[in-house]
Amino acid sequence: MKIDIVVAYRARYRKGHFKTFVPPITGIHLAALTPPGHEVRVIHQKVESVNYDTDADLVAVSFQTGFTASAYAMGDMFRRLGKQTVAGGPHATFSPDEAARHFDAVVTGEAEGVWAEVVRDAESHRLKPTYKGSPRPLDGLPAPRYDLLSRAFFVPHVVQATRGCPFSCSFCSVPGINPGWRTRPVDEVLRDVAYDNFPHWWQRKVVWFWDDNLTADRAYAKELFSRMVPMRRWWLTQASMDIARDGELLDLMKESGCIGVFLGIESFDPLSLRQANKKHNPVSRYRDAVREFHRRGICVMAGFIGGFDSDTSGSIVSMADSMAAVGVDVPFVSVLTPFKGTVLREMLEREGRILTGRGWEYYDGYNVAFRPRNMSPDELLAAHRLLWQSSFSLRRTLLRIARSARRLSPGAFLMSTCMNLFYGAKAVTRNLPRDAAGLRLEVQELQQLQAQGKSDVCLAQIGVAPVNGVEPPPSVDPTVVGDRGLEPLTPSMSRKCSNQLS
Ligand code: B12
Ligand code: SF4
Repeated sequence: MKIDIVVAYRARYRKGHFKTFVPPITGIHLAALTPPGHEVRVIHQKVESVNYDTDADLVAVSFQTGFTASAYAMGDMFRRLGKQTVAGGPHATFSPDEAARHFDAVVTGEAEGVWAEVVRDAESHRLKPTYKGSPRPLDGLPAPRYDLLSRAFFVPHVVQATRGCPFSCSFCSVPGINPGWRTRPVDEVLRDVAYDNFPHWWQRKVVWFWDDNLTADRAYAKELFSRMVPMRRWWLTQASMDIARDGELLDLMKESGCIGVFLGIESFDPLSLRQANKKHNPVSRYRDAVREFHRRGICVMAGFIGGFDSDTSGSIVSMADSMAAVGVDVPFVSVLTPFKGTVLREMLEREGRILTGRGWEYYDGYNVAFRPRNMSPDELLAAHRLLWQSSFSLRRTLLRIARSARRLSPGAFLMSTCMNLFYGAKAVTRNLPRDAAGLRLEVQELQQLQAQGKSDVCLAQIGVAPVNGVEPPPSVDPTVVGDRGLEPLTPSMSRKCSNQLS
Protein backbone atom coordinates (compact mmCIF):
# COMPACT_ATOMS: atom_id res chain seq x y z
CA MET A 1 0.00 0.00 0.00
CA LYS A 2 1.15 3.57 -0.63
CA ILE A 3 0.84 5.98 2.29
CA ASP A 4 1.27 9.77 2.26
CA ILE A 5 1.88 11.28 5.69
CA VAL A 6 1.20 15.01 5.53
CA VAL A 7 2.15 17.43 8.29
CA ALA A 8 -0.26 20.32 7.77
CA TYR A 9 0.76 23.93 8.08
CA ARG A 10 -0.68 27.37 7.63
CA ALA A 11 1.46 30.43 7.09
CA ARG A 12 2.04 32.27 10.36
CA TYR A 13 3.89 35.16 8.70
CA ARG A 14 2.54 37.52 6.09
CA LYS A 15 5.05 36.43 3.44
CA GLY A 16 5.73 32.88 4.65
CA HIS A 17 9.29 31.68 5.24
CA PHE A 18 12.35 32.34 3.11
CA LYS A 19 14.08 29.42 4.83
CA THR A 20 12.78 26.83 7.25
CA PHE A 21 14.83 25.90 10.27
CA VAL A 22 13.81 22.54 11.77
CA PRO A 23 11.22 19.91 10.80
CA PRO A 24 8.72 18.38 13.20
CA ILE A 25 9.67 14.82 14.14
CA THR A 26 6.04 13.60 13.97
CA GLY A 27 5.85 12.69 10.26
CA ILE A 28 9.17 10.87 10.02
CA HIS A 29 8.44 9.07 13.31
CA LEU A 30 5.04 7.89 12.05
CA ALA A 31 6.72 6.76 8.83
CA ALA A 32 9.22 4.72 10.87
CA LEU A 33 6.37 3.11 12.84
CA THR A 34 4.72 1.93 9.62
CA PRO A 35 4.93 -1.86 9.29
CA PRO A 36 7.27 -3.09 6.52
CA GLY A 37 5.94 -3.68 3.02
CA HIS A 38 4.37 -0.26 2.49
CA GLU A 39 5.69 2.69 0.53
CA VAL A 40 5.63 5.82 2.66
CA ARG A 41 6.13 9.46 1.73
CA VAL A 42 6.31 12.33 4.21
CA ILE A 43 5.15 15.76 3.08
CA HIS A 44 5.59 18.90 5.18
CA GLN A 45 3.16 21.50 3.93
CA LYS A 46 5.41 24.16 5.38
CA VAL A 47 8.00 23.51 2.67
CA GLU A 48 6.34 21.48 -0.08
CA SER A 49 3.07 21.38 -2.01
CA VAL A 50 0.53 18.76 -1.15
CA ASN A 51 0.13 16.47 -4.15
CA TYR A 52 -3.60 15.99 -4.70
CA ASP A 53 -2.83 13.87 -7.73
CA THR A 54 -1.07 11.29 -5.55
CA ASP A 55 -1.35 7.55 -6.11
CA ALA A 56 -1.46 6.97 -2.33
CA ASP A 57 -4.06 4.57 -0.95
CA LEU A 58 -4.04 6.19 2.48
CA VAL A 59 -3.43 9.84 3.36
CA ALA A 60 -2.57 10.49 7.03
CA VAL A 61 -2.64 14.10 8.21
CA SER A 62 -1.04 15.44 11.40
CA PHE A 63 -1.90 18.91 12.64
CA GLN A 64 -1.84 21.35 15.52
CA THR A 65 -4.89 23.47 16.29
CA GLY A 66 -3.70 26.58 14.43
CA PHE A 67 -3.35 24.58 11.20
CA THR A 68 -6.75 22.90 11.38
CA ALA A 69 -8.28 24.78 8.42
CA SER A 70 -5.48 23.52 6.24
CA ALA A 71 -5.85 19.94 7.50
CA TYR A 72 -9.63 19.90 7.09
CA ALA A 73 -9.42 21.30 3.58
CA MET A 74 -7.02 18.49 2.76
CA GLY A 75 -9.20 15.85 4.41
CA ASP A 76 -12.24 17.01 2.42
CA MET A 77 -10.39 17.15 -0.88
CA PHE A 78 -8.71 13.77 -0.51
CA ARG A 79 -12.03 12.18 0.42
CA ARG A 80 -13.58 13.65 -2.72
CA LEU A 81 -10.73 12.12 -4.66
CA GLY A 82 -11.60 8.72 -3.20
CA LYS A 83 -8.62 8.36 -0.87
CA GLN A 84 -8.82 6.82 2.56
CA THR A 85 -7.94 9.47 5.12
CA VAL A 86 -6.88 9.48 8.75
CA ALA A 87 -6.20 12.39 11.13
CA GLY A 88 -4.08 12.60 14.26
CA GLY A 89 -2.10 14.97 16.47
CA PRO A 90 -2.88 17.42 19.29
CA HIS A 91 -6.01 18.94 17.77
CA ALA A 92 -7.59 15.67 16.65
CA THR A 93 -6.88 14.28 20.12
CA PHE A 94 -9.01 16.95 21.80
CA SER A 95 -11.60 17.44 19.01
CA PRO A 96 -12.14 13.94 17.56
CA ASP A 97 -15.80 14.50 16.61
CA GLU A 98 -15.00 17.66 14.71
CA ALA A 99 -12.06 15.98 12.92
CA ALA A 100 -14.29 13.02 12.05
CA ARG A 101 -16.37 15.30 9.82
CA HIS A 102 -13.35 15.70 7.52
CA PHE A 103 -11.55 12.33 7.77
CA ASP A 104 -12.54 8.66 7.52
CA ALA A 105 -10.70 7.85 10.73
CA VAL A 106 -9.33 9.80 13.69
CA VAL A 107 -6.50 8.67 15.96
CA THR A 108 -6.51 10.25 19.39
CA GLY A 109 -3.44 10.27 21.61
CA GLU A 110 -0.18 8.58 20.76
CA ALA A 111 0.10 6.45 17.64
CA GLU A 112 2.57 3.77 18.73
CA GLY A 113 -0.07 1.32 19.90
CA VAL A 114 -2.57 1.77 17.05
CA TRP A 115 -0.79 2.84 13.87
CA ALA A 116 -0.11 -0.73 12.66
CA GLU A 117 -3.83 -1.50 13.13
CA VAL A 118 -4.84 1.63 11.17
CA VAL A 119 -2.58 0.59 8.30
CA ARG A 120 -3.92 -2.99 8.37
CA ASP A 121 -7.53 -1.76 8.37
CA ALA A 122 -6.83 0.66 5.51
CA GLU A 123 -5.31 -2.20 3.52
CA SER A 124 -8.58 -4.08 3.75
CA HIS A 125 -10.62 -0.87 3.28
CA ARG A 126 -12.12 -1.24 6.75
CA LEU A 127 -10.98 1.86 8.60
CA LYS A 128 -12.76 2.34 11.91
CA PRO A 129 -14.00 5.85 12.74
CA THR A 130 -11.77 6.19 15.82
CA TYR A 131 -8.61 4.65 17.24
CA LYS A 132 -7.63 5.46 20.80
CA GLY A 133 -3.87 5.52 21.31
CA SER A 134 -2.80 5.28 24.93
CA PRO A 135 0.61 6.17 26.29
CA ARG A 136 3.06 3.27 26.30
CA PRO A 137 6.63 2.68 27.40
CA LEU A 138 9.00 4.10 24.81
CA ASP A 139 11.29 1.07 24.46
CA GLY A 140 12.07 -0.31 21.03
CA LEU A 141 11.02 2.69 18.93
CA PRO A 142 12.57 2.73 15.45
CA ALA A 143 14.84 5.56 14.26
CA PRO A 144 12.89 8.32 12.49
CA ARG A 145 12.89 8.08 8.66
CA TYR A 146 15.30 10.98 8.08
CA ASP A 147 15.68 9.72 4.52
CA LEU A 148 12.10 10.85 3.78
CA LEU A 149 12.66 14.47 4.84
CA SER A 150 12.57 17.29 2.33
CA ARG A 151 15.98 18.90 1.77
CA ALA A 152 14.41 22.28 2.52
CA PHE A 153 15.06 22.06 6.26
CA PHE A 154 18.20 23.77 7.53
CA VAL A 155 18.71 21.53 10.59
CA PRO A 156 17.00 18.22 9.80
CA HIS A 157 18.40 16.02 12.59
CA VAL A 158 15.61 15.90 15.18
CA VAL A 159 15.50 13.33 17.97
CA GLN A 160 13.14 12.63 20.85
CA ALA A 161 14.53 11.05 24.04
CA THR A 162 11.68 11.59 26.52
CA ARG A 163 7.98 12.30 26.51
CA GLY A 164 5.85 14.33 28.88
CA CYS A 165 6.71 16.83 31.55
CA PRO A 166 6.40 16.65 35.34
CA PHE A 167 5.12 20.26 35.51
CA SER A 168 1.58 21.35 34.75
CA CYS A 169 1.53 24.87 33.37
CA SER A 170 -2.02 26.10 32.96
CA PHE A 171 -1.69 27.05 29.26
CA CYS A 172 0.08 23.88 28.14
CA SER A 173 -1.54 20.77 26.70
CA VAL A 174 1.48 18.51 27.19
CA PRO A 175 0.17 16.94 30.43
CA GLY A 176 -3.03 16.02 28.53
CA ILE A 177 -1.35 14.90 25.30
CA ASN A 178 1.55 12.94 26.75
CA PRO A 179 0.46 11.96 30.25
CA GLY A 180 3.17 10.64 32.53
CA TRP A 181 6.88 11.13 32.22
CA ARG A 182 8.64 8.55 30.06
CA THR A 183 12.17 8.04 28.81
CA ARG A 184 13.58 6.05 25.92
CA PRO A 185 16.46 3.65 26.54
CA VAL A 186 19.67 5.68 26.27
CA ASP A 187 21.21 3.21 23.78
CA GLU A 188 18.30 3.74 21.39
CA VAL A 189 18.52 7.53 21.69
CA LEU A 190 22.25 7.36 20.98
CA ARG A 191 21.55 5.28 17.88
CA ASP A 192 19.35 8.12 16.58
CA VAL A 193 21.89 10.77 17.59
CA ALA A 194 24.59 8.84 15.69
CA TYR A 195 22.66 8.98 12.40
CA ASP A 196 24.59 11.20 10.02
CA ASN A 197 23.45 10.63 6.47
CA PHE A 198 22.85 14.32 5.75
CA PRO A 199 24.47 16.33 2.94
CA HIS A 200 25.92 19.29 4.86
CA TRP A 201 28.45 19.32 7.71
CA TRP A 202 26.21 21.33 10.08
CA GLN A 203 23.36 18.92 9.41
CA ARG A 204 25.59 16.03 10.51
CA LYS A 205 26.88 18.04 13.46
CA VAL A 206 23.71 19.55 14.97
CA VAL A 207 21.06 17.48 16.75
CA TRP A 208 17.82 19.09 17.91
CA PHE A 209 15.98 17.31 20.73
CA TRP A 210 12.22 17.78 20.32
CA ASP A 211 11.50 16.82 23.93
CA ASP A 212 9.02 18.64 26.12
CA ASN A 213 11.55 18.85 28.92
CA LEU A 214 14.66 16.73 28.31
CA THR A 215 16.25 17.33 31.70
CA ALA A 216 13.22 16.60 33.89
CA ASP A 217 14.87 13.40 35.16
CA ARG A 218 18.36 14.52 36.10
CA ALA A 219 19.83 11.02 36.48
CA TYR A 220 18.59 10.05 33.00
CA ALA A 221 19.81 13.32 31.49
CA LYS A 222 23.24 12.94 33.08
CA GLU A 223 23.64 9.41 31.74
CA LEU A 224 22.55 10.49 28.26
CA PHE A 225 24.84 13.53 28.17
CA SER A 226 27.88 11.63 29.53
CA ARG A 227 27.48 9.08 26.80
CA MET A 228 27.09 11.77 24.15
CA VAL A 229 30.47 13.37 25.01
CA PRO A 230 32.53 11.17 22.64
CA MET A 231 30.03 11.71 19.80
CA ARG A 232 31.15 15.35 19.49
CA ARG A 233 27.76 16.64 18.37
CA TRP A 234 26.30 20.09 18.88
CA TRP A 235 22.83 19.83 20.33
CA LEU A 236 19.83 21.89 21.47
CA THR A 237 16.78 21.17 23.58
CA GLN A 238 13.89 22.49 25.66
CA ALA A 239 14.45 22.44 29.40
CA SER A 240 13.05 24.07 32.51
CA MET A 241 14.92 26.86 34.22
CA ASP A 242 15.38 25.00 37.51
CA ILE A 243 18.35 23.13 35.99
CA ALA A 244 20.40 26.35 36.21
CA ARG A 245 21.06 25.44 39.86
CA ASP A 246 22.56 22.07 38.93
CA GLY A 247 26.17 22.90 38.09
CA GLU A 248 27.10 19.27 37.46
CA LEU A 249 24.33 18.88 34.88
CA LEU A 250 25.22 22.16 33.15
CA ASP A 251 28.90 21.14 32.99
CA LEU A 252 27.90 17.85 31.40
CA MET A 253 25.66 19.67 28.94
CA LYS A 254 28.58 21.84 27.91
CA GLU A 255 30.97 18.89 27.66
CA SER A 256 28.56 16.89 25.53
CA GLY A 257 28.16 19.76 23.07
CA CYS A 258 25.00 21.57 24.16
CA ILE A 259 24.81 24.81 22.19
CA GLY A 260 21.28 25.94 23.04
CA VAL A 261 18.46 25.56 25.53
CA PHE A 262 14.93 26.80 25.07
CA LEU A 263 13.47 27.98 28.38
CA GLY A 264 9.79 28.75 28.80
CA ILE A 265 10.31 31.91 30.85
CA GLU A 266 6.86 33.25 29.79
CA SER A 267 6.62 36.42 31.90
CA PHE A 268 8.38 38.89 34.20
CA ASP A 269 5.28 39.34 36.34
CA PRO A 270 4.92 37.05 39.39
CA LEU A 271 1.11 37.26 39.13
CA SER A 272 1.20 36.03 35.53
CA LEU A 273 3.56 33.24 36.53
CA ARG A 274 1.15 32.26 39.25
CA GLN A 275 -1.69 32.15 36.71
CA ALA A 276 0.53 30.06 34.45
CA ASN A 277 1.26 27.72 37.39
CA LYS A 278 4.93 28.25 36.60
CA LYS A 279 6.24 27.95 40.12
CA HIS A 280 9.64 26.79 38.95
CA ASN A 281 10.41 30.21 37.42
CA PRO A 282 11.28 32.77 40.14
CA VAL A 283 11.67 36.15 38.42
CA SER A 284 14.50 37.16 40.73
CA ARG A 285 16.57 34.23 39.42
CA TYR A 286 16.25 34.90 35.67
CA ARG A 287 19.43 36.87 35.29
CA ASP A 288 21.56 34.45 37.28
CA ALA A 289 20.04 31.45 35.54
CA VAL A 290 20.81 32.88 32.09
CA ARG A 291 24.32 33.72 33.28
CA GLU A 292 24.89 30.08 34.32
CA PHE A 293 24.18 28.94 30.75
CA HIS A 294 26.33 31.69 29.29
CA ARG A 295 29.23 30.76 31.58
CA ARG A 296 29.23 27.46 29.70
CA GLY A 297 28.85 29.12 26.30
CA ILE A 298 25.27 27.87 25.86
CA CYS A 299 22.78 30.02 23.92
CA VAL A 300 19.56 30.83 25.77
CA MET A 301 16.43 30.83 23.63
CA ALA A 302 13.38 31.80 25.64
CA GLY A 303 9.63 31.90 25.17
CA PHE A 304 7.47 34.78 26.41
CA ILE A 305 3.68 35.04 26.42
CA GLY A 306 1.46 38.11 26.48
CA GLY A 307 -2.17 38.06 27.62
CA PHE A 308 -2.20 36.87 31.24
CA ASP A 309 -4.81 38.49 33.48
CA SER A 310 -2.41 40.91 35.11
CA ASP A 311 -0.81 41.93 31.79
CA THR A 312 -1.42 45.35 30.29
CA SER A 313 -0.37 46.61 26.86
CA GLY A 314 2.50 48.43 28.55
CA SER A 315 3.75 45.42 30.51
CA ILE A 316 3.68 43.27 27.35
CA VAL A 317 5.64 45.74 25.23
CA SER A 318 8.16 46.34 28.01
CA MET A 319 9.11 42.65 27.99
CA ALA A 320 11.48 43.47 25.10
CA ASP A 321 13.62 45.53 27.50
CA SER A 322 13.35 42.96 30.27
CA MET A 323 14.46 40.08 28.09
CA ALA A 324 17.42 42.10 26.87
CA ALA A 325 18.28 42.94 30.48
CA VAL A 326 18.38 39.30 31.56
CA GLY A 327 20.51 38.44 28.53
CA VAL A 328 18.21 36.23 26.40
CA ASP A 329 20.00 35.40 23.12
CA VAL A 330 16.95 34.48 21.01
CA PRO A 331 13.45 35.51 22.14
CA PHE A 332 10.18 33.90 21.02
CA VAL A 333 7.07 35.93 21.77
CA SER A 334 3.55 34.51 21.65
CA VAL A 335 -0.01 35.40 22.51
CA LEU A 336 -1.63 33.38 25.31
CA THR A 337 -3.78 30.75 23.58
CA PRO A 338 -6.57 28.71 25.23
CA PHE A 339 -5.95 25.30 23.64
CA LYS A 340 -8.40 22.52 24.38
CA GLY A 341 -7.20 20.20 27.12
CA THR A 342 -5.69 23.00 29.19
CA VAL A 343 -6.55 24.39 32.61
CA LEU A 344 -6.45 27.87 31.04
CA ARG A 345 -9.25 27.00 28.61
CA GLU A 346 -11.40 25.53 31.40
CA MET A 347 -11.01 28.75 33.36
CA LEU A 348 -11.80 31.03 30.41
CA GLU A 349 -14.79 28.89 29.44
CA ARG A 350 -16.10 29.07 33.00
CA GLU A 351 -15.73 32.86 32.88
CA GLY A 352 -17.34 33.12 29.42
CA ARG A 353 -14.18 34.70 27.98
CA ILE A 354 -13.53 32.46 24.97
CA LEU A 355 -14.29 34.41 21.79
CA THR A 356 -16.58 31.84 20.25
CA GLY A 357 -16.86 33.69 16.95
CA ARG A 358 -13.15 33.14 16.32
CA GLY A 359 -12.08 29.99 14.51
CA TRP A 360 -9.04 27.76 15.03
CA GLU A 361 -6.95 30.05 12.83
CA TYR A 362 -6.77 32.27 15.93
CA TYR A 363 -4.95 29.44 17.75
CA ASP A 364 -1.59 29.71 15.98
CA GLY A 365 0.19 31.39 18.89
CA TYR A 366 0.09 34.78 17.16
CA ASN A 367 -3.59 35.72 17.48
CA VAL A 368 -6.14 36.38 20.19
CA ALA A 369 -8.95 33.89 20.85
CA PHE A 370 -10.18 35.11 24.26
CA ARG A 371 -11.14 38.27 26.09
CA PRO A 372 -8.14 39.50 28.10
CA ARG A 373 -8.74 40.96 31.57
CA ASN A 374 -7.11 44.39 31.24
CA MET A 375 -7.47 45.23 27.56
CA SER A 376 -9.50 44.42 24.48
CA PRO A 377 -8.53 41.56 22.16
CA ASP A 378 -7.37 44.12 19.58
CA GLU A 379 -5.20 45.88 22.16
CA LEU A 380 -3.58 42.57 23.10
CA LEU A 381 -2.91 41.83 19.43
CA ALA A 382 -1.41 45.28 18.93
CA ALA A 383 0.74 44.92 22.04
CA HIS A 384 2.03 41.56 20.81
CA ARG A 385 2.89 43.01 17.40
CA LEU A 386 4.75 45.89 19.02
CA LEU A 387 6.62 43.49 21.28
CA TRP A 388 7.51 41.27 18.32
CA GLN A 389 8.76 44.18 16.23
CA SER A 390 10.67 45.68 19.09
CA SER A 391 12.26 42.33 19.99
CA PHE A 392 13.50 41.82 16.42
CA SER A 393 14.35 45.42 15.58
CA LEU A 394 17.63 45.80 13.73
CA ARG A 395 19.25 47.39 16.78
CA ARG A 396 18.26 44.66 19.20
CA THR A 397 19.03 41.88 16.71
CA LEU A 398 22.55 43.19 16.03
CA LEU A 399 23.13 43.83 19.72
CA ARG A 400 22.20 40.24 20.59
CA ILE A 401 24.54 38.92 17.89
CA ALA A 402 27.39 41.15 19.10
CA ARG A 403 26.87 40.06 22.69
CA SER A 404 26.64 36.40 21.82
CA ALA A 405 29.98 36.65 19.97
CA ARG A 406 31.54 37.41 23.36
CA ARG A 407 29.78 34.92 25.55
CA LEU A 408 28.81 31.87 23.50
CA SER A 409 30.75 28.87 22.22
CA PRO A 410 31.39 28.87 18.43
CA GLY A 411 28.49 26.47 17.74
CA ALA A 412 26.13 28.39 20.01
CA PHE A 413 27.20 31.67 18.42
CA LEU A 414 26.55 30.30 14.92
CA MET A 415 23.12 29.03 15.90
CA SER A 416 22.18 32.19 17.75
CA THR A 417 23.32 34.32 14.80
CA CYS A 418 21.35 32.23 12.28
CA MET A 419 18.19 32.43 14.38
CA ASN A 420 18.53 36.13 15.09
CA LEU A 421 19.12 36.87 11.42
CA PHE A 422 16.19 34.62 10.50
CA TYR A 423 13.76 36.64 12.64
CA GLY A 424 15.58 39.97 12.20
CA ALA A 425 15.23 39.61 8.41
CA LYS A 426 11.51 39.04 8.84
CA ALA A 427 11.24 42.27 10.83
CA VAL A 428 13.28 44.27 8.30
CA THR A 429 11.24 42.99 5.36
CA ARG A 430 7.98 43.56 7.29
CA ASN A 431 7.26 39.85 7.17
CA LEU A 432 5.32 40.09 10.41
CA PRO A 433 3.09 37.58 12.20
CA ARG A 434 -0.18 37.30 10.28
CA ASP A 435 -3.46 38.54 11.62
CA ALA A 436 -6.11 35.82 11.53
CA ALA A 437 -8.73 38.52 10.90
CA GLY A 438 -6.88 39.35 7.69
CA LEU A 439 -7.01 35.72 6.65
CA ARG A 440 -10.75 35.71 7.10
CA LEU A 441 -11.03 38.76 4.86
CA GLU A 442 -8.99 37.09 2.15
CA VAL A 443 -11.27 34.07 2.33
CA GLN A 444 -14.32 36.30 2.19
CA GLU A 445 -12.89 38.04 -0.86
CA LEU A 446 -12.49 34.71 -2.58
CA GLN A 447 -15.97 33.65 -1.59
CA GLN A 448 -17.36 36.83 -3.13
CA LEU A 449 -15.51 36.09 -6.33
CA GLN A 450 -16.81 32.54 -6.23
CA ALA A 451 -20.34 33.86 -5.80
CA GLN A 452 -19.79 35.94 -8.94
CA GLY A 453 -18.76 32.81 -10.81
CA LYS A 454 -15.10 33.79 -10.95
CA SER A 455 -13.74 31.11 -8.66
CA ASP A 456 -11.99 28.89 -11.21
CA VAL A 457 -9.69 31.63 -12.33
CA CYS A 458 -8.88 32.52 -8.76
CA LEU A 459 -8.30 28.93 -7.79
CA ALA A 460 -6.02 28.56 -10.77
CA GLN A 461 -4.20 31.71 -9.71
CA ILE A 462 -3.42 30.19 -6.37
CA GLY A 463 -2.63 26.76 -7.73
CA VAL A 464 -5.80 24.90 -6.75
CA ALA A 465 -7.16 23.72 -10.03
CA PRO A 466 -9.55 20.76 -10.14
CA VAL A 467 -7.67 17.46 -9.82
CA ASN A 468 -8.58 14.81 -12.38
CA GLY A 469 -11.82 16.66 -12.99
CA VAL A 470 -12.72 16.76 -9.30
CA GLU A 471 -13.48 20.25 -8.01
CA PRO A 472 -12.12 21.23 -4.61
CA PRO A 473 -14.87 21.15 -1.96
CA PRO A 474 -16.23 24.43 -0.59
CA SER A 475 -14.02 24.08 2.49
CA VAL A 476 -10.88 24.60 0.45
CA ASP A 477 -9.09 27.50 2.02
CA PRO A 478 -7.20 29.61 -0.51
CA THR A 479 -4.80 30.89 2.10
CA VAL A 480 -3.35 27.47 2.74
CA VAL A 481 -3.75 25.33 -0.32
CA GLY A 482 -1.71 27.47 -2.66
CA ASP A 483 1.80 26.70 -3.74
CA ARG A 484 3.82 25.53 -0.69
CA GLY A 485 0.82 26.40 1.42
CA LEU A 486 2.18 29.88 1.82
CA GLU A 487 0.55 32.17 -0.71
CA PRO A 488 -2.49 33.98 0.58
CA LEU A 489 -5.04 35.45 -1.78
CA THR A 490 -3.78 38.99 -1.38
CA PRO A 491 -5.92 41.96 -2.43
CA SER A 492 -3.68 42.44 -5.47
CA MET A 493 -4.18 38.81 -6.50
CA SER A 494 -7.92 39.25 -6.13
CA ARG A 495 -7.71 42.34 -8.30
CA LYS A 496 -5.71 40.37 -10.87
CA CYS A 497 -8.38 37.67 -10.86
CA SER A 498 -11.13 40.23 -11.35
CA ASN A 499 -9.23 42.09 -14.07
CA GLN A 500 -8.59 38.89 -15.97
CA LEU A 501 -12.26 38.14 -16.02
CA SER A 502 -13.57 41.56 -16.82
C1 B12 B 1 8.62 20.03 19.07
C2 B12 B 1 7.49 21.02 19.25
C3 B12 B 1 7.50 22.17 18.48
C4 B12 B 1 8.57 22.46 17.47
C5 B12 B 1 8.30 21.71 16.16
C6 B12 B 1 6.93 21.93 15.62
C7 B12 B 1 6.15 20.68 15.36
N1 B12 B 1 5.12 20.86 14.59
O1 B12 B 1 6.45 19.59 15.84
C8 B12 B 1 8.51 24.01 17.36
C9 B12 B 1 9.47 24.61 18.36
C10 B12 B 1 8.81 24.62 15.99
C11 B12 B 1 7.10 24.26 17.83
C12 B12 B 1 6.43 25.41 17.55
C13 B12 B 1 5.14 25.63 17.95
N2 B12 B 1 4.41 24.87 18.78
CO1 B12 B 1 5.00 23.16 19.47
N3 B12 B 1 5.46 21.57 20.33
C14 B12 B 1 6.45 20.75 20.17
C15 B12 B 1 6.35 19.63 21.22
C16 B12 B 1 7.21 20.04 22.40
C17 B12 B 1 6.73 18.24 20.81
C18 B12 B 1 6.00 17.69 19.58
C19 B12 B 1 6.68 16.42 19.16
O2 B12 B 1 7.50 16.43 18.28
N4 B12 B 1 6.38 15.31 19.81
C20 B12 B 1 6.94 14.01 19.43
C21 B12 B 1 6.09 13.38 18.32
C22 B12 B 1 6.59 12.01 17.95
O3 B12 B 1 4.81 13.25 18.88
P1 B12 B 1 3.51 14.02 18.37
O4 B12 B 1 3.82 15.08 17.43
O5 B12 B 1 2.68 14.34 19.55
O6 B12 B 1 2.78 12.85 17.58
C23 B12 B 1 2.31 11.73 18.27
C24 B12 B 1 0.80 11.77 18.46
O7 B12 B 1 0.29 13.08 18.60
C25 B12 B 1 0.26 11.06 17.28
N5 B12 B 1 0.09 11.79 16.02
C26 B12 B 1 0.45 13.03 15.69
N6 B12 B 1 0.06 13.28 14.43
C27 B12 B 1 -0.55 12.19 13.96
C28 B12 B 1 -1.13 11.94 12.72
C29 B12 B 1 -1.70 10.70 12.51
C30 B12 B 1 -2.35 10.42 11.20
C31 B12 B 1 -1.69 9.71 13.51
C32 B12 B 1 -2.27 8.39 13.27
C33 B12 B 1 -1.11 9.98 14.77
C34 B12 B 1 -0.55 11.21 14.96
O8 B12 B 1 1.24 10.06 17.06
C35 B12 B 1 2.55 10.55 17.36
C36 B12 B 1 3.33 9.45 18.02
O9 B12 B 1 2.75 9.05 19.21
C37 B12 B 1 4.83 19.68 21.53
C38 B12 B 1 4.45 19.18 22.90
C39 B12 B 1 3.89 17.79 22.83
N7 B12 B 1 4.15 17.01 23.83
O10 B12 B 1 3.22 17.40 21.88
C40 B12 B 1 4.51 21.17 21.33
C41 B12 B 1 3.13 21.53 20.82
C42 B12 B 1 2.76 20.59 19.69
N8 B12 B 1 3.34 22.87 20.26
C43 B12 B 1 2.36 23.65 20.44
C44 B12 B 1 2.31 25.00 20.00
C45 B12 B 1 1.14 25.81 20.47
C46 B12 B 1 3.28 25.53 19.16
C47 B12 B 1 3.31 26.95 18.58
C48 B12 B 1 2.00 27.46 18.03
C49 B12 B 1 3.86 27.84 19.71
C50 B12 B 1 3.85 29.32 19.45
N9 B12 B 1 3.18 30.03 20.33
O11 B12 B 1 4.42 29.82 18.53
C51 B12 B 1 4.39 26.83 17.48
C52 B12 B 1 3.79 26.51 16.09
C53 B12 B 1 4.82 26.62 15.00
C54 B12 B 1 4.91 25.45 14.05
N10 B12 B 1 5.43 25.75 12.93
O12 B12 B 1 4.56 24.32 14.28
C55 B12 B 1 1.24 22.99 21.20
C56 B12 B 1 0.10 22.60 20.27
C57 B12 B 1 -1.25 22.67 20.96
C58 B12 B 1 -2.33 22.41 20.00
N11 B12 B 1 -3.45 21.97 20.50
O13 B12 B 1 -2.21 22.61 18.82
C59 B12 B 1 1.99 21.78 21.86
C60 B12 B 1 1.15 20.54 22.12
C61 B12 B 1 2.59 22.30 23.19
C62 B12 B 1 1.63 23.01 24.08
N12 B12 B 1 2.03 24.15 24.58
O14 B12 B 1 0.54 22.61 24.37
N13 B12 B 1 6.63 23.20 18.56
S1 SF4 C 1 7.26 23.17 31.73
FE1 SF4 C 1 6.87 23.44 29.51
S2 SF4 C 1 6.24 21.40 28.75
FE2 SF4 C 1 6.12 21.35 31.00
S3 SF4 C 1 3.96 21.80 31.43
FE3 SF4 C 1 5.11 23.75 31.53
S4 SF4 C 1 4.99 24.63 29.45
FE4 SF4 C 1 4.36 22.47 29.31
